[in-house]
Amino acid sequence: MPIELREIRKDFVAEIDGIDLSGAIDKALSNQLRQATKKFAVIIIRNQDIDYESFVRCADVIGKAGRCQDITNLNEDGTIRAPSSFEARQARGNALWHTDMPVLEIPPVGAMLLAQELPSAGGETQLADLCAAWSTLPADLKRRIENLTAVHDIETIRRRMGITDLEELKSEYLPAEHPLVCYDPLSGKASLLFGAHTSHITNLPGDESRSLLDELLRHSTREELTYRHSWHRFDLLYWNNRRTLHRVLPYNEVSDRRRLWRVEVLGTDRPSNKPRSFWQRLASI
Ligand SMILES: O=C(O)CCC(=O)C(=O)O
Repeated sequence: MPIELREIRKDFVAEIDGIDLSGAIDKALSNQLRQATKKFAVIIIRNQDIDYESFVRCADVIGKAGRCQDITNLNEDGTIRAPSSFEARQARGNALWHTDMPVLEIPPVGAMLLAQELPSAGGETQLADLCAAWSTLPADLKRRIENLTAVHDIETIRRRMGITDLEELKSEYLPAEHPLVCYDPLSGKASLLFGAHTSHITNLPGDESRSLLDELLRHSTREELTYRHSWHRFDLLYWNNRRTLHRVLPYNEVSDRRRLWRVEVLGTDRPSNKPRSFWQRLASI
């Protein structure tokens, strides 16, 4: 049976109704979900009161499930963690506009969250459409940036979060360099690759690099290019990590509980500024 797909934001966000992702996902449903991820960067599927294994299996529909973790302000024993703890300070990086793990040579192509516990107010997830950001840039700016590369670094996001006392974590990941304009492997569209991990644009003087990154962020996160997801329990939210920025909005971390399951979808190719060939596109249908 064809899935019911409601477009919420044109070519960016859709909601799928009337499906149940518990247990095995049959071939027909997998195919339809995969097709949906080629058109939409963000997909919402509500009312998925499913077990953890079924949730992780959803990532295998799009690619291969990668890192699994909880996004939460809770300790393992279920108590609310101290705002000064390392975990709480680290989690605050999610409040900065970012793409997931651009410090890897092959960053994930996507991620999914499934809401388990939610705060009484705030804690929405906001996402920005980087294909629309690229396509609405002025032509002279497009020409200026189309062959640039940028360097992404864990140290950069940690510094922005005010974490300066974690010398021992310094070499966990090496910096990675990627084209600033990349083609999204799922939709085939041109997109931008930058965010809170981006330390600088290669070969530009520091102040020019900073002001270009600030300009791209202002342009990409204008209200009309973003979607704000207000959570309900058991909402499943998927995003394409190669064509979005995202962040969590503030909530009361001291009094309210927030816990979402999270799974990444592994990438298979390095971000590339070459459009995919006809044959590559055909092979992924
Ligand atoms: O907690 C959220 O809403 C966003 C989580 C996030 O930024 C991430 O999983 O990378």
